[in-house]
Amino acid sequence: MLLRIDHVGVACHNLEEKIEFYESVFGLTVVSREVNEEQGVREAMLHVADGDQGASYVQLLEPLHPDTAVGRFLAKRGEGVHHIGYGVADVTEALEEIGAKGVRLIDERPRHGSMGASIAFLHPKDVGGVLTELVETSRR
Ligand code: MC0
Repeated sequence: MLLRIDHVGVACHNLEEKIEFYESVFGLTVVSREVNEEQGVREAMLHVADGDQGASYVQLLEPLHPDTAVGRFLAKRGEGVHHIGYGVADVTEALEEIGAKGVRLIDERPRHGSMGASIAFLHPKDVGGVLTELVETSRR
């Protein structure tokens, strides 16, 4: 069901500073920047690699306000890995299949994600403490 790691989401206080760090230390390049009001984030995707099933990225996330998913995460845990996004062929089908196995779905239906993707989150408490995102993308 999981085709690849689409992205690793990293929570940070200052997006511009963290972009500069990933560019200068790892030589990564920003391929997209977006503000996602629904998710409460300002984010940037940095391209890491291309594979048979599609590309992979580091996604840097800065909260728009303290009272958002990433804002609360930063207050509780500080900067670091926030979630893992896995590529799937069909996010609606994947949600049905995973939900039927008793895993709590944060999103019952796909939502709008970075670079036009359809995304849905699974509850970290049912995935061994890992906030898990399913990503269906047309950018293969
Ligand atoms: C919270 N918890 C996490 C966590 N965030 N565990 C692992 N990874 C995380 N990222 C844990 C807390 O430590 C706490 O456990 C429990 O979950 C409840 O947390 P809370 O402090 O009450 O926090 P809430 O209210 O934010 O709820 C957590 C939840 C929420 C995961 C349900 O953050 C959520 O719905 N996230 C999905 C949406 C999201 O994260 N959007 C931002 C990225 P204890 O044991 O202390 O009770 S948007 C994105 O990435 C898009 C743009 C894209 O990829 O395209």
